Amino acid sequence: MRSSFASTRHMTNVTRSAEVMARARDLFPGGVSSPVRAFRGVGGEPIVVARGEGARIWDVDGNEYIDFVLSWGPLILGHASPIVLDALDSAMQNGTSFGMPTELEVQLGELIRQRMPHLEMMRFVSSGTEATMSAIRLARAFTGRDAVLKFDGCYHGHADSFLVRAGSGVATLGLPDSPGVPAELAALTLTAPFNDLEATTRLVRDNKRGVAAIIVEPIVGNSGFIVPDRGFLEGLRALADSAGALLIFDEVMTGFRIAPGGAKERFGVTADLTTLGKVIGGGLPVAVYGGRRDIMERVAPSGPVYQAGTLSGNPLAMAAGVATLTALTPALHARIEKRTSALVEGLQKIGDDLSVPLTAGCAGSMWGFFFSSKPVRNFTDAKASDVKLFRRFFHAALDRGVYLAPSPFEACFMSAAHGDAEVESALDRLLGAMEAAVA
Ligand code: KE4
Repeated sequence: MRSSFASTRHMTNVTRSAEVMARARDLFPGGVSSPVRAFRGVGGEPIVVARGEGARIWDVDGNEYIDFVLSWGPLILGHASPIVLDALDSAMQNGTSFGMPTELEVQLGELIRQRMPHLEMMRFVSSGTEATMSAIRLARAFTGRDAVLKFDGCYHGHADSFLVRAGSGVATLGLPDSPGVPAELAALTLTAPFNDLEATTRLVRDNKRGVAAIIVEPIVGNSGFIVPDRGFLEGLRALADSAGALLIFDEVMTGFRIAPGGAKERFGVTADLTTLGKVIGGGLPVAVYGGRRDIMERVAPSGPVYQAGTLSGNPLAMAAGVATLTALTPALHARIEKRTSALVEGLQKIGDDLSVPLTAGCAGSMWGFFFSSKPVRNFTDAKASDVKLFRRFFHAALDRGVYLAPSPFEACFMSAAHGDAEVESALDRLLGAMEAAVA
């Protein structure tokens, strides 16, 4: 069975990308504004994007790609969604920022709470890092404890306490843990293997000074795509309760992707605090932390836990978020989920038919795969997958016009703009890429 997609290199040239990157490297560390964009996890030169529309992006040399990164998750309606652009157009006419309360913040907050009632109260910030950093500070204040527990390979942004055996770009770059984080602070971050309730329980029980919070990606997207074992999240809930710790679901990536109501809807487990980002901004900088009212009321100015932000609740970002969540009905969510499953089943079949050890999975509109013959249950398993084959496959896919996450330790996404035609075309191109990668 051979791919019907022309096997000639899809990209006739990437000259302009190379030119722009040469200038960028003179200006920015690694030539990028965020490390994972530098292709260090896959080698070669990053492509420089010129524009996006729906499920596609075009680089500065005019090469077209079906995009499964979608700005690392936010673009659930696709690139340059007319719904989002119209909302931004109207909001812009009234001004771009006020540093004052606006009704748009209330509208987005109400939409979020309608879908996730366990966010009884919340606070908008401008990045996922701000959301998780603030949630941890709040948990430490609420419990009067300093230690926090995270999981190997999970990534919660770049605040000091999280740069301990983290995933995403930290894992991609093989950084042990980032320099610059004081040892005394890093010592307050306990790390356990994902899906290992016994080790987690031991760590919590052995920490005599108590743990302020257990923070987890309910489905991991930053070690690659890894789902929790049955009962794991329920076990964390019970452990947190018995230890007097708060349970924090970092849903910056999973929120509004793994189910319309996030992890609570998918797994039936309620966290004390939840962080969201990406989708709720529709591509503009928005994140939020929220949860139990008795905890959130400790946040300034109603309480003493300080946290602030000049552009928090920015009206343009709020407008994009309101437009995105309003469009993201359960019916649309189900349609995207169905196509995500079709794509992942097709990719698994390609691996099986070519006898390539591959395990692919999805949840809602989030998906991923490892070149591994056994299920990947934690970061150690993920690191043991065939990363070299991943690199060859990534570039073979890129050459055929499919843009996957440029690291084996990331997840991929789908949007409302990825129709049956995009899924079919992507699978045809990925077949050719797999044949080339294993040749
Ligand atoms: P930001 O500070 O990048 O907005 O969010 C941090 C964050 C927090 N929690 C989770 C579960 C996340 O996935 C992220 C950020 N995700 C990465 C991709 N794995 C963003 C891409 C990047 O670092 O450039």
